[in-house]
Amino acid sequence: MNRKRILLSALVLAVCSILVFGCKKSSNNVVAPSPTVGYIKIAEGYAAGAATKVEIYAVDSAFTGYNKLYIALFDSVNNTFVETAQVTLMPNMDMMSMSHSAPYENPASTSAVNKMFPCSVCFIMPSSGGTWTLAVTVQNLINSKNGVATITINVKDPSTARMFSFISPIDSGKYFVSFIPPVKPIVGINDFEVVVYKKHSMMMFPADSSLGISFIPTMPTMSHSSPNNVDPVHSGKGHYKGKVNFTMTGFWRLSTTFRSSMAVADSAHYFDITF
Ligand SMILES: [Cu+2]
Repeated sequence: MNRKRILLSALVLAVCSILVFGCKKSSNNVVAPSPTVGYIKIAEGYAAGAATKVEIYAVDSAFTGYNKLYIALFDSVNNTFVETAQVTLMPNMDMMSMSHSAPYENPASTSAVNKMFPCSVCFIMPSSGGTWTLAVTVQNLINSKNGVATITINVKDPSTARMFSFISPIDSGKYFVSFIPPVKPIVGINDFEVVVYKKHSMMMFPADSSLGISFIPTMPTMSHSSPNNVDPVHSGKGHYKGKVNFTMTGFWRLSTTFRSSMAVADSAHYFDITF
């Protein structure tokens, strides 16, 4: 009887300590949200030589225009994030009779930002015209191995155009202009950002900083504009940043004019935004 009591007390003590220990552990180890929360995985592949899995994330599925991408690398042995790596991109579209590349921005650093490598590709046409692949070269600085993952990306035209191209009558150059809409448009002053690339060859589309940009926002269905807009100026790597004043919600059209040393290079295009 006494022996049973001692055993029972020991058992109760053990259960209690497990409960307390368990409680303590869960309250101390607050699980951080996964860095991929809020993004969708648009494609994945495997950089064999680097023993690294490559996953490509974005806030939306891939579309014709400037796509901000986030590359997550995983060590294929222990499945942990690889946060130190040299990552370089090479987009390619196979159109049967020919192939071409697209403008892109490699990750700026060999250190991941919140476990992922931010970069971008400006897909200049949808996958209906051919097959897009993104070659992601990984120099894994943790295991010192190199490899390439060649990943197929499905690119669709967005419901509202986010990119246009024009051929400048001044230098006969072909320019690709992408709109980076404000993440959350508001009534009032918003950032207005476009990115400009100039085609040098089928494989080279460097950033362009040579243009002067002006624009007029209007509400086409209401025949009015807005005051206090700021024309975008070049801020680096082909990105031009200005301000647009949306004085009310609804359908806005941003009509753009591009100048090359004062002469008009294009004034036929616009970007639409509805919020
Ligand atoms: Cu193409």
